[in-house]
Amino acid sequence: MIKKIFLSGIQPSGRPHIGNYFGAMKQFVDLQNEYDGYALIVDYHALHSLRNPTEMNENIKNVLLDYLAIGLDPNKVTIFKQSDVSEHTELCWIFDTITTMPYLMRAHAFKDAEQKNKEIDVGTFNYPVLMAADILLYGPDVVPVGQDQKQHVEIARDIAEKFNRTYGEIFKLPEAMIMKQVAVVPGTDGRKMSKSYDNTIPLFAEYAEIKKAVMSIVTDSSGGIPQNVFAIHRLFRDENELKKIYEEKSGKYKELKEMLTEDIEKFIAPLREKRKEFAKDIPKALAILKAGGERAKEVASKKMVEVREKIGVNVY
Ligand code: AQP
Repeated sequence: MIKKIFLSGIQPSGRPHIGNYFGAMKQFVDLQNEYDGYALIVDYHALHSLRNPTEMNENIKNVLLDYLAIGLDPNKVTIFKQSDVSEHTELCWIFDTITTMPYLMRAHAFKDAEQKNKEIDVGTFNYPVLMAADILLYGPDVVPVGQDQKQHVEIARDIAEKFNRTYGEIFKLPEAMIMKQVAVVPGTDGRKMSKSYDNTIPLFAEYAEIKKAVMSIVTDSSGGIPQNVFAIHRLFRDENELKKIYEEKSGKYKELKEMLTEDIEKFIAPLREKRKEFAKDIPKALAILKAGGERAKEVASKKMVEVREKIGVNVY
């Protein structure tokens, strides 16, 4: 029986947070028994925000340990980094030639950067096209992501359709898989939890760090219930049970935050311990990453043979 395929990725642009975990990474683990999986470390994507080679190097290893610690099984999921499979950037170029500038100018990431008057590099502008290549090379059925990536998966579908229309059917159209309850996990300031907003609770935080982050949650209340605290707390406890507790402890923000700290600690502590175990043998973890890259390369290079055939550059 042919298994369905899932594919998704994480940028090695800093420490993953609980938003990354509940919004996307948890789904990788949940899917791995029924699907063939690809879990990418999208290092070339991270280049647009990270230009420190030492940090990049460390971050790649860190995301690898994170993947292993959350329970991804390398026998079921191909864990690899984008830069190990040059077919991604090759296909990106081919897609560039069928994608228009006005179309990409409608992408949220570009519009945000433009609104903030940021100097936009070509890589940032082109980010959705490289992501389309990342996805389409492997023919996934689903792409588990948070809400912020929905548009990028739609762009990948559009690009696949345009290629198929122009040169003939070879790309499968992927579906974004977004879990409604966790589509946008809020950060400590109530905005989307995001590395660049500095409002995160890191996924592998130590107790003191969890406590500090929780205590810093902005307590906007309605009827004595601190909404931002509740919105994070519901990730760790049954919502109905929580509602009762929050009503009983209405107005007691400190107590509620202490309870949230303990609940997060209970959840994170075993993951943190597992991660420490994997961190004891970095060469072993790196061997998994390298083997994953080789496996992915095999799949991607076969797809590129088809692509080159379709566009007519294969003359031998
Ligand atoms: N707050 C969130 N809620 C739900 N899902 C989220 N994701 C990110 N933040 C949330 C999902 O996590 C996956 C990996 O994301 P990424 O590594 O590409 O990083 P990102 O989306 O860029 O995350 P950040 O923290 O917001 O990073 P910066 O600040 O660098 O842009 C994706 O599936 C994403 O949807």
